[in-house]
Amino acid sequence: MRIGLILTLAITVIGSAHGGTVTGTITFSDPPPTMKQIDTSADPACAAMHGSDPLVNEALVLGEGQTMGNILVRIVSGLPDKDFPVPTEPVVMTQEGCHFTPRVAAVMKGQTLRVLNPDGIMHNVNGVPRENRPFNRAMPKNITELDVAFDKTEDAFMLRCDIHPWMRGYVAVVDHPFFVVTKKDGVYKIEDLPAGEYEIQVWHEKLKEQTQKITVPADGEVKLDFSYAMPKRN
Ligand SMILES: [Cu+2]
Repeated sequence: MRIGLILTLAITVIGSAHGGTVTGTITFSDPPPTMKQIDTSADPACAAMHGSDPLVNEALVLGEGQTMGNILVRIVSGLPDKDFPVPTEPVVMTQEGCHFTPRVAAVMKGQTLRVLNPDGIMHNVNGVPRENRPFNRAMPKNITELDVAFDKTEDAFMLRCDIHPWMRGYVAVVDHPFFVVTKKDGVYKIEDLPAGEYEIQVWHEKLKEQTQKITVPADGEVKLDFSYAMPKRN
C-alpha cells in the first residue's frame, strides 16, 4: 500500500511541472485568392519533378475550413529571463522538388538549421538576415546538406535559391522553446508554460503579425484562435 501512495504523489508532481498550455487554430476569413501556378520551365529538371501537378505559389496555404499553414506562433513577452536548453536535434528544411519544405521554420539561438538538397541538381541557399550574418552557399548536386546556426534572435527572414527565383523559405531565431509553425490544419499548441501573463504572436509572410495578451494558469489550458483577412487596398 505504501508503494502505491508514493507513486501517486510522484505522478502529481510531474503533472504540475508541465505548466500551462495555449492552443488554438488560425483561419483565413475571406474568400481565398487563387494562387498562381509557378512557371518552372527555366529549369527543366524542376519542371520534370512536378509533371502534371505543377508547383503553385505557397505564400498562402489553406486546409479544410480555410485553416492556415506556415504560421509562426510564438511567445514574444512574459517569459522568465533565463537560458532555455537548446535542442541538439537540427531543424530540417529541404529544397526537394525545387521548393523549400517546410516553407517556414524557427530555430532556437544556437540550434542547427539543416537545409537538404536531395534533388541531384544545383540549388543554393541565400539567407538574408538583418541581425545575424548573411550566408550564401552553393548546393551543387554532390552537396546534399548545409548546416547553419545563428547567434542572435531575429524575426523571420527570407531564404532564397538564386537558381530558382520562385523558391522562398523563412526562418526565425528564438531564444526559448515556446514556438511552433502550423501545418495546413492551422492548429497550434504551446505547452509547458509557467503560469503567468504573456504576449503571443502569430506571423504570416505576407499578412504580417498579430499579437494578443494571454494569462496562462498553472496546469490549465487557454484557447485562443486567430484569423487573418485579405489586406485592405487603399
Ligand atoms: Cu533551387
